[in-house]
Amino acid sequence: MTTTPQAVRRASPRTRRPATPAAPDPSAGLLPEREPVRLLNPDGTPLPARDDYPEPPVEALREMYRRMVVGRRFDVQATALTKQGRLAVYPSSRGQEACQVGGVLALRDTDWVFPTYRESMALTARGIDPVEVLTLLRGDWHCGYDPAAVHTAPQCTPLATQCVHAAGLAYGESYQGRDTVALAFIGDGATSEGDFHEGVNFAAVFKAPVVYFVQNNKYAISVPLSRQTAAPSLAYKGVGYGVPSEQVDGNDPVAVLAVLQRAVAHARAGKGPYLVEAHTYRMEPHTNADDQTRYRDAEEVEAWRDRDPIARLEAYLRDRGELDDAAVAAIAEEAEAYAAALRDRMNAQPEVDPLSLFDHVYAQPTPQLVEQREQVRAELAAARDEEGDA
Ligand SMILES: Cc1ncc(C[n+]2csc(CCOP(=O)(O)OP(=O)(O)O)c2C)c(N)n1
Ligand SMILES: [Mg+2]
Repeated sequence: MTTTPQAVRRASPRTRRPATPAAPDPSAGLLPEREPVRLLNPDGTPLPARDDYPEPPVEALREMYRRMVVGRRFDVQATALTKQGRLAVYPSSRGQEACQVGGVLALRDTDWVFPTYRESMALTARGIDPVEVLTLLRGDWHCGYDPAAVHTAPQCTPLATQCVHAAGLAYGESYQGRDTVALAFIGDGATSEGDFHEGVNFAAVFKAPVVYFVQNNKYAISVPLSRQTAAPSLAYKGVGYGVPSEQVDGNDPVAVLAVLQRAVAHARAGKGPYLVEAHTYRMEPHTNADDQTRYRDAEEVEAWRDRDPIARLEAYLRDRGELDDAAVAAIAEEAEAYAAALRDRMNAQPEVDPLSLFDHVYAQPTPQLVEQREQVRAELAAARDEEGDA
C-alpha cells in the first residue's frame, strides 16, 4: 500500500498547525437574555436573587409603589377629564406603571428624560405639576412645563424623534464633562422608525450616555407586534449597532428598576448607550378616541390583569413586612387628594392667547410663520368685531 503525501501531512504531528485561539465573540456583552429578566413572580413571590441584577433597596421599592399608585389614580383622572371635555385627548399608560415610574426612579434629578405622548404618568411621577403636564393634551400650548428647569424634554408626538434629541443632548453633556444620563422612552411600533435607528447609531458611535427604554406594550394603535417586526425581540435591535441590550418583564417593578439601574450606571460610567426592552401591556385603548374592540379580544386584556404591576409589588412588600394596611390606606388617600386637586384645577378655564402659539417656535420666525400669525390675528379681530356688532 502506498502512502499519499497528503496522508503523511495529516498524520504527522510535527506538521499539524497549532489550534488558533478562538477570536473573541464580538457580540459578547451585547446580547439580551433569552427570556426577559424577572425577579418577582406574577403573584409577588420572589425568584432567586441575582448578582448581575441586585435588588434595589427596599426604600426605593416602597417609593416606587407609592408613585405607581398615585400614577394610576392620575391616569384614571386624566381619562375622566377627556369625557368631561376638559382634555382634548389622553393616551393612558394603565398597566405600564412599573415602566413609567421605574424609568424616572432610575435617574437623578439632573438627568434628562425624553418622553412620548404616552409618558404623562412618568412626568407626574418625576414631580412635574400635573396641570403643566396636561397642557399639551388640553391643546393649550406645545408644552406646559419649562424643560430646562425639570430636565425633561417636551413630550414628542412625532414617533421616535426624541431618540435623536436624546442622543444629541447626552453627547453634548458628556462633551462638556458632565456625567448626565438621558433616558428616551419609546414604544414598540416606533422602533420601526428611522429616527430610532439614527439615534441609537449616533449614540453608539459617539458613546453618548443614553438609555433607550422600549416599552413593548404589544400594539402600535391597532397594529400588533407580529405585524411590526420579525426580530426575535426588540432588544436585538440595539445589538446590530453595538449597543448592549436587555429585555425585562415590564410588569415586574423590581426587575424593571434593577435592569434600568444597571443600564443607567453603564451610560454614566462613559461606556455609551444601553437599550432595554420592557415586555408590558397597554390595558386601555390607544387613546380615549380609539375603539380597541376592532383589533383585540377582551379575553386578551383580561389575561394581563393577573400580571398587574401594582398588585405584584404590593404583595411582595406586604410579605416582607415592608407595607401594611395603614400604609396602603394612606397612599390611597394621598392618590385621591392628588386626583381631586387636579380635577379642581383642570375645571378652571385657562386664560390662553391663541397668538402665543407662534412664539418660541423658531428664534427667528420664518416668513410663513409671520404670515400665518397675521392671518390668525386678523381672524380673531374680525370675530371680536362681529361679536361687538351683535
Ligand atoms: C412619524 C409618525 N408617524 C405616525 C404617527 C401616528 N401614530 C401615533 S401613535 C402611533 C403608534 C405608536 O405605537 P408605539 O410606538 O408602539 O407606542 P404606543 O402608542 O403603543 O405607546 C402612530 C402610528 C405619528 N405620531 N408619528
Ligand atoms: Mg406600543
